[in-house]
Amino acid sequence: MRIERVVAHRCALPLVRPFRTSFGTEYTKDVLLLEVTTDLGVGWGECVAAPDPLYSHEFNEAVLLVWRDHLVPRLMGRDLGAEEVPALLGPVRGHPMARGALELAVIDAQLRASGESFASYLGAVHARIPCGVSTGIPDDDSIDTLVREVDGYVAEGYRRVKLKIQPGWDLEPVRVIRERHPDIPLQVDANQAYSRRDIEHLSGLDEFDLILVEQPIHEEDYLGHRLLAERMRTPVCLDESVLSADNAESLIDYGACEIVNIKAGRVGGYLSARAIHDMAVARGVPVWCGGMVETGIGRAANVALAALPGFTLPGDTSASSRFFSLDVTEPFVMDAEGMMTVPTGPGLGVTPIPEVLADLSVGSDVLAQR
Ligand code: OSB
Ligand code: MG
Repeated sequence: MRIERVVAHRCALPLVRPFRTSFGTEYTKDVLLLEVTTDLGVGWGECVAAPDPLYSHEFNEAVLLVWRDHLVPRLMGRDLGAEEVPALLGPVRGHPMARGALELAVIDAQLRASGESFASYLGAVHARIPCGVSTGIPDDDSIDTLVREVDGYVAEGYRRVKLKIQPGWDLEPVRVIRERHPDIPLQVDANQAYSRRDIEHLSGLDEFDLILVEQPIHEEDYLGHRLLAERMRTPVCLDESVLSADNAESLIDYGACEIVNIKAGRVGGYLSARAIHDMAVARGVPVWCGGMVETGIGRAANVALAALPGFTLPGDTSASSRFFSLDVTEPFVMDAEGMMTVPTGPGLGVTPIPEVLADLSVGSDVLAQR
């Protein structure tokens, strides 16, 4: 397969409600979709970076530059298979979200040409996956607002609810949601908002029967997470700290990580994500599929990943409607049982709808052309 042209589409999707975390609030989803044209046909990828470097160091303008000057040139002008992409991009340090999106587009092009689905390619074993939902911190800091939002998700059929927490917004909102929904599988995510000094405070979450607490402390503080894991009954799950299969294995063996949130973008792509899954399965460590407010392109890929056998906990794999009234692809829908069907068509199985893409696009950049 030869890559002939690479185009980045800058899109802006209005969110159905603001999404607030301990590191910031998003009012729109400003996303880079990557279109790779090869001699076999087109493939699509989605980059999970945001406009600002608040979740991780990556951000959209830097991704465009890294694609154009450092990653895409390594793939142009040669005959390649998708499995060669990680090695070809390997000499470039860092920038996992940029490389992951490029790898996805190349895999998609190859699979669309061969007729195989992305789920089958990854080794998926399920035709449907359970849907979890991530709720932000309400803009008005009101527990009533959170209650209305969570009640709505539970009524829709979501199988698991994740609450974002931060200092000053933790035990009380979690207590209220747990009392209203005694049986709903519930977990919390702090996006690094706490420190080692908060271990006793965080242990107060133990009484709420949570599935896990996600990334409570700074991503580089492995000892802090280990001390917390020793103190807390609730399992400690890592998101931002997990960057590769070797690093995930280190975190697990060190005792800092009892459950892994696998996000392909954060770990450099779906092949790396699958390697983390395989390592975790071998160790008996549960994994689940994280989300980054993906459009239908990234959502299709996540849903396929979440259908691998080791994904034993519901992921942040919500319906498109959780975030968007209009998605770039046909929307992903949750059924009445809180499940979602894994796409079976060639490649990702969905493609941007040209008129919608044109509507949502705020510009595009030709990164390479032969
Ligand atoms: O930490 O899991 C996170 C969204 C953007 C950035 C970071 C995170 C999130 C989520 C997932 O919580 C939201 C979703 O895609 O469902
Ligand atoms: Mg997280």
